[in-house]
Amino acid sequence: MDAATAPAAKNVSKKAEIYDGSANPVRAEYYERISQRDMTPLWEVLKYLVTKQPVTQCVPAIWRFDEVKPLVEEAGRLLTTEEAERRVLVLENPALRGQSRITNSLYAGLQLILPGEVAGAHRHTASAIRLILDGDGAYTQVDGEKTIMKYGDFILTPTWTAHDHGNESKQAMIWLDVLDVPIVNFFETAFAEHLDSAVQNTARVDNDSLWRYGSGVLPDGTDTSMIRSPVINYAYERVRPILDRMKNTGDADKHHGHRLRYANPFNGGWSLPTMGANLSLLPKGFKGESYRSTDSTIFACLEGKGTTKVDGQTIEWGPRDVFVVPTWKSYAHRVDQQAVLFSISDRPAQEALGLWREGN
Ligand code: GTQ
Repeated sequence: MDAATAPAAKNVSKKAEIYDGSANPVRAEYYERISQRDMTPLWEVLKYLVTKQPVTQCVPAIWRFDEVKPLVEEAGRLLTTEEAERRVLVLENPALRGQSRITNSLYAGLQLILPGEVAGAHRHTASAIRLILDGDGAYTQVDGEKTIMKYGDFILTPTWTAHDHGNESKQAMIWLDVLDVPIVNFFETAFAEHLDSAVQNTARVDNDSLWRYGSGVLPDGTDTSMIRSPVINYAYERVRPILDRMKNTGDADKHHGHRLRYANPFNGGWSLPTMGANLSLLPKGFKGESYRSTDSTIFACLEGKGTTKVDGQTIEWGPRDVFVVPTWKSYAHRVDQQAVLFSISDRPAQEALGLWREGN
């Protein structure tokens, strides 16, 4: 027996057990022989491969900011950004521990950067978003553009864009990172590299992309064929007033309240091809009707508080809390006072593949 066949041979007895060889020794013996040729009978596994409804290990979960903030801050006393490269506590779905993922397809973490620190420039095929949760005034630089980060800002680091972070303010800053790492790694397409200098040169003025591309005009000659948004920072101070305008002039959606989508201004599509984000105002007294969709969704509360009933369980959330609703589980939001919820999921990727569905 050579090395290549050894593990397969080991599996044979396991498979025979799974396929209940004792009940049917003729089939069990046949399964053993086909296994030696690296084959397996579809009729034994079909029901696990092609399910009637989405099957997930992912469970509803919440990370309460008040509880986790001191633990994130503690990391700031344990190691430097140089040691860590990125000082992040990964939010792991309780049913997916050890896999660095909050849903089956997305990674999330809380990143801390202290005054005076720099998180050096690198780039990778995974795309990232940041949602600023605590502190004011640290910066990120993405492909030659610097932006100062403020509460509620939604920031893009699209695939293969160079990025570094720094904190020239006097306050520690904490933000939510969401990356499509599990998707990139599913396709086994991960590349990454460090840049030569820790802090990249920024040729453009701060927040250039929002001004240049987010104002209803486009400079002549702009290549608008990009499948991701050119905007780096969707500043909360520019986006938040739009929710009030929606509230003042229209009805709340019965599931989502007054909700907007972070869009690619070139084509109205999602801001990234793999991850799509929304911002929702749930008006005072909102009682959302139940809703479900195939995109497991990460929520973060930016204002107010409320509850989300999911799968028979009630999640109580407040400012800066992060929680997750798994694929195809019905959920309903409720608030007494007005609240603002950010959400993000892999919906654009599912839509691109013709897989996305919603229901009640
Ligand atoms: O800020 O560049 O949470 O590269 C994970 C990987 C953050 C980042 C993460 C990263 C970053």
